[in-house]
Amino acid sequence: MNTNKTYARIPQEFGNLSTSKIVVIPVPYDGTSTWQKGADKGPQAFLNASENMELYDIETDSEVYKEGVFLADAITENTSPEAVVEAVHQETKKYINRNKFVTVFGGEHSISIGTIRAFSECFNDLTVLHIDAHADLRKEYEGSKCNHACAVYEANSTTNLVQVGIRSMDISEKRTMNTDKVFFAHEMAVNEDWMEDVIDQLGKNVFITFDLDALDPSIMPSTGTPEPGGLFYYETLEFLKQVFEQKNVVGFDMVELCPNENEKSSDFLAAKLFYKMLSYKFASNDDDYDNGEESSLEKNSKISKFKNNDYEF
Ligand SMILES: [Mn+2]
Repeated sequence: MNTNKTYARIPQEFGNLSTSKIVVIPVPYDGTSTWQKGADKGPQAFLNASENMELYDIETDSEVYKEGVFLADAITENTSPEAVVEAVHQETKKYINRNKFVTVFGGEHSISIGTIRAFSECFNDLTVLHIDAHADLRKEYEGSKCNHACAVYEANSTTNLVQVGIRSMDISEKRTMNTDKVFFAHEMAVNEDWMEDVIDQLGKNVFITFDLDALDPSIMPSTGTPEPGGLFYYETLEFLKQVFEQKNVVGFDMVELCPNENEKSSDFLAAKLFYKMLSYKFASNDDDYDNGEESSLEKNSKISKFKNNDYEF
């Protein structure tokens, strides 16, 4: 996949690992989805759409790709859900330990078990902000703990899990769920303060796991399980912008794009949303990042911890 290409066809000088602040790891995996298959095609559709984006972000007046975006090799492990989770865990951790802002594009949601495990090992007091139509709190599903329906079961006990946009779940998940930290879609629809209320539940270090089916199917039809009553584009952007401004977002993943040959707007939405999140992350700081070469990072740091819009060495 795209071995000779850069993310979004950015010039090679902005796509080298050593000088890039951002890493994108594609995970084309769809072993456990239960309805429409095709999330394994998500990363390629996302990358194709990204190549057709204009890279100046009007709202933030920035060109975030100039921070450097390294497109990692896709994780092609697919022998079992457990092996995929472990591969994602190790790859994610590898780049976090190189002081990169790590992002992962799936694939179905089970891959997030691996990304979240890596982030919770590397960052203190991690909050996982889970944006999704589904609660994903099953301990086990169809014989595996690494099923997409279990995506945040582990995070629920290892991190401060905050769930937003939820509108579909099994009654058994109520037992696991911390209702103070769950924002159901039907309640958000009548609570004009929901963004503030969510942000009040977040700690300082936040990892975002963004399941695209959180969005309304009218704007994001290309997903495996489109649920009515989802988030719209501008409210999503406003919310994310506030999170990036007020919290130290340490990384994110985006999952469940299930591309449709005849419907490209979902691919493009995913590409733009992803780029927006990078723009929010890097535009708000005064660029006091250390933009040093990797060798100096390695000398000074064994473990990566991001502070507010800054790296700590
Ligand atoms: Mn979902």
